[in-house]
Amino acid sequence: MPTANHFTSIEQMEADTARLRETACEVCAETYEDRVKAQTPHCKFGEDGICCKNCSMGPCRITAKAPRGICGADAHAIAARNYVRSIAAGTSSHSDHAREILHVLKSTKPEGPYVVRDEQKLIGLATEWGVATVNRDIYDIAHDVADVGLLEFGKPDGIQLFTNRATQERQDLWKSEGIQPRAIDREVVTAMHMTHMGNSADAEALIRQGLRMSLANGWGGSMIGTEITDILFGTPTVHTTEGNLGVLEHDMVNIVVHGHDPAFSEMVVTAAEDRELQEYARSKGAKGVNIVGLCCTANEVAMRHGVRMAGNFLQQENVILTGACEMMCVDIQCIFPALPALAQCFHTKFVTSSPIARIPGAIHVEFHPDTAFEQAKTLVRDAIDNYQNRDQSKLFIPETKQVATVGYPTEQIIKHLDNITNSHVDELGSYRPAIDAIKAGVLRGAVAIVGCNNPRVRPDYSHFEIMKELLANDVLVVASGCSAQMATKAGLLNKDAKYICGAGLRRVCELLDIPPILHMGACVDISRMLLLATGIAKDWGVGMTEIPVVGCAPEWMSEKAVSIANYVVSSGLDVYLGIEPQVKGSTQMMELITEGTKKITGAGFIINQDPHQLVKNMLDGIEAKRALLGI
Ligand code: BF8
Ligand code: SF4
Repeated sequence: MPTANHFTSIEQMEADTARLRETACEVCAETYEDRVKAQTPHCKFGEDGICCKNCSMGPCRITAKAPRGICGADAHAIAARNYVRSIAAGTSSHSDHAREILHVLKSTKPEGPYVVRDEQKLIGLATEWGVATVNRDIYDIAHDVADVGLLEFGKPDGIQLFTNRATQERQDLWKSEGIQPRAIDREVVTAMHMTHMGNSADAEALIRQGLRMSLANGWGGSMIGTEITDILFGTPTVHTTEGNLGVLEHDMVNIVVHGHDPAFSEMVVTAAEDRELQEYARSKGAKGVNIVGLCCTANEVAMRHGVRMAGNFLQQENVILTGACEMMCVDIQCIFPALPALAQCFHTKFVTSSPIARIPGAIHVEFHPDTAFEQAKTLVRDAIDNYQNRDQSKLFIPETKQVATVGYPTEQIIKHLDNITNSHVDELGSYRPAIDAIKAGVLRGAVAIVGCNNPRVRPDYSHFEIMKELLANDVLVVASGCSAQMATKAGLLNKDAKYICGAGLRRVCELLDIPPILHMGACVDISRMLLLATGIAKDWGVGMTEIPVVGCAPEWMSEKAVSIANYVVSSGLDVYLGIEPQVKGSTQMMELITEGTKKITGAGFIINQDPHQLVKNMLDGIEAKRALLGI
């Protein structure tokens, strides 16, 4: 029987990193660990969220001696304004990503390079959005759907169309609480307006706008991004792949795709499959071209092509430090500005592709939908030409890697559930089998573990500990983003991970033939998790706050994560955080994000930096919900 020895320990991952840092030392390069040291201790005012520079009378910092800024704003106003600005940045990031994808949908044509891959999903969405489908060319439908999607950003009236998908109870609550999300851009602009000098100083009013804006992300931008990406590149299906630095190859041209927008990476992946280019690689002495992913781009291409994953957020420098990376192609978000300088210590070509993420020292190749495939082919050829420039004296590829089964969007989960309900045709397409397992106590509940890794704590450790403990306690885990990649690196997405589960969860994994942690995609795909929880609540016939399902972000760091955590809370699910939001300097804000939102949405944050305590909090929360349901 496989044991914990089959997993890759945090110590092993740390040993790999330590070895790669020796290379960094040899080439006189710094890494994030050096910069953490240089930045420690962090500014206390920033940590507590009580520094304001929203006007040039400041910056103002709140102390016992100076409890108000020059305009009179107190700690609560300042912390709330800073917090809402984080949600605005996070909402903008996911949503602007979605807007780009909609423009790609608008560029689709039968001859490519971008085509419609999931026609069924397109027709479904067109029908949902009132776009005519009968006797129409699929591309005319696609372009009209893109136009409706683009209007979600700036329409003068109405609320986000996807809010219709929520439970009736949520829709009613959002309306009665005045937090129904209007046009995405409007919610962000309103938030920036509210936080301008001389506007809102009321923390609760600001929090309410934060909730409303976050809903424009979860049930707007992110959900649009996910749906349109599926239409363009196919709804993900189950793939077996591998993850961690060991997926880099000694004898192949290694190209790393990093970022979030699959419009770019899809083209690079497709170009690398080109027979001529593979042949060209062989003519240069390599065995072929090896594409691997980093961060959320890795999740996207793993779920659709089985492309292997080199790692998560804090691994991005390690990939270059192997000395085996011929090219790193990045698009948007979570890309260290440190990378071009690091790449210059090696032969690695570092390529940016989006006007949204320009970094000094990078080779900038701006991607355009019409020429995307040709541009991708040129990049792959450049990477092949670069293979001969590898410096063998700097080469070290850790062997560590694990097999992972990925690709569980809601459609795939339903398919697995359908497989065991063959005898009950009336139950096909529902979450009833999963609900029955929860009711019977075979499963205690489910936790969505999401988000980044973060040097404020021991990187990846909290994810690992929390996942293992939840599995042992018969709690099914769904994961996305860098959390899913942590599970990949550890070996927890391997079907054999069932052996560390409690007896109930193990039985469910065997019956459904799934790993105990279901990989649901990138962070933008947390919208899939919203639909999963909504589907469970609807099929159960209860409200979102009642189901024993919660969210957890043990090591979050980005503003996107702040927006996500808020839309999950707005959707009625408690969120367990391992990193404190930067509002500690305001007692009112601490109360608002933990207890205050409960009065508005029925859910809030539970914060605990100790992963074992956080698991205990989660299990208590899940059991309390079960008790209220009488199960
Ligand atoms: O959007 S989990 S470090 S890669 S922010 Fe970034 Fe965090 Fe990773 Fe994807 Ni999400
Ligand atoms: Fe200071 Fe008020 Fe200006 Fe902020 S808005 S910097 S608290 S004067």
